[in-house]
Amino acid sequence: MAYEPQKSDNFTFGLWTMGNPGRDPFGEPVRKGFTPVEMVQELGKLGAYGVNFHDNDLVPFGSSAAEQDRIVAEFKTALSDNGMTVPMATTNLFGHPVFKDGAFTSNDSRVRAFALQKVMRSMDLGYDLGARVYVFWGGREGAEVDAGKDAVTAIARMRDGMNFLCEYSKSQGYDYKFALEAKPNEPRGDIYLPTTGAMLGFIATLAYPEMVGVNPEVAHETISGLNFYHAVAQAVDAGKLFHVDLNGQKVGRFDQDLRFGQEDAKNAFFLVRLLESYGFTGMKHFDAHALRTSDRADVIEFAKGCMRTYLILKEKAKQFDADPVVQEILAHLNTSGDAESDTLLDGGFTKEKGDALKSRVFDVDALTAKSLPYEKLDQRTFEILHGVA
Ligand code: GCO
Ligand code: MN
Ligand code: MN
Repeated sequence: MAYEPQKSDNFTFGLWTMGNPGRDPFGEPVRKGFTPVEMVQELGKLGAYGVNFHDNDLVPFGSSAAEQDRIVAEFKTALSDNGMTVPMATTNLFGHPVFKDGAFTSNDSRVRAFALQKVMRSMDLGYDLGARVYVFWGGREGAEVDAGKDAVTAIARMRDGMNFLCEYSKSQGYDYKFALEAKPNEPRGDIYLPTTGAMLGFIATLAYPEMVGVNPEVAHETISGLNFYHAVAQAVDAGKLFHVDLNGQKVGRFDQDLRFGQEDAKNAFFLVRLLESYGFTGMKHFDAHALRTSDRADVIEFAKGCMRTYLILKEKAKQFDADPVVQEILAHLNTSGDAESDTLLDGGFTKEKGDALKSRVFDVDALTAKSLPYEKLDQRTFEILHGVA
């Protein structure tokens, strides 16, 4: 059947996504969330590749070693019975009250040390279950009152934490890749390193930058009104797109975590086209949850919808690239220029080229007069996306 997810699509969900019982800051849970084992069963049937988890999604905070062993054994059985894997793991460094003023960036060295201990243990658990990507989302690494925390110190503490954990990973012989996930706010008033671009700048300052990349999320750039497609493009250019969190979000709202493609289908389309055309081989992780109005049957529809939308947009990207009208416009837009300019620009600066360029005479009016039929192109894009073309 068309748009049926395959293992090769690398679609994953977090245990916290379908596990979400529909609680929000204003109201109690409205449904029974899917348990880890139920999620593995349901998603296995739907054709997903795997599930990801925070340590405490699987093993509740404060569990004994014996309880952890029992839970992990049951979970491993469910994974193998349902042909599912765990490609990514992460740590909950935001839920417990001890992290109310940050984990790696807490002013209290005991809290920072406890956070590192929690991550090391969680890395062990994730690795044992097969995870090779480890995500860091610092939900509480921020502030409402800048008077209370020095932001330069906070970034330095974040760096110390990441360097420590890179060393830990190496010392254990783990081949983890770390993926840093930026978010501008929520739950903190402001979260440090708020964008994917900020994370990329930070990574360059780490002791082992080659181990560390990013996990951009649709909702996180979109909350601030930024263009997510551009954010991912920068990560691709840097060779740092290790993982991606797909969902839907309206600009300027609270963190909605909507079904992938629910809002701004055009941006989702250019995102999918980017991932496909640049051969992204990582996990496409749906970090979303069903609406609070959904019952359990509708949660399944939500999960199916995320994957189906991706596959529809993938097909639309093929149609777009093969479309004769699009091709003609793109050829017009991209094939201008002349041999003299190409020679000057290719291969970078030389003294001779610099001299030649400085004395060159340009016909600026002719350059300005070139037509740019973006109206036509964007309308054609709209029609392709809406099944009219
Ligand atoms: C959010 C974040 C989280 C992270 C998760 C994995 O806005 O709550 O997106 O869902 O992705 O903690 O690190
Ligand atoms: Mn999010
Ligand atoms: Mn996320």
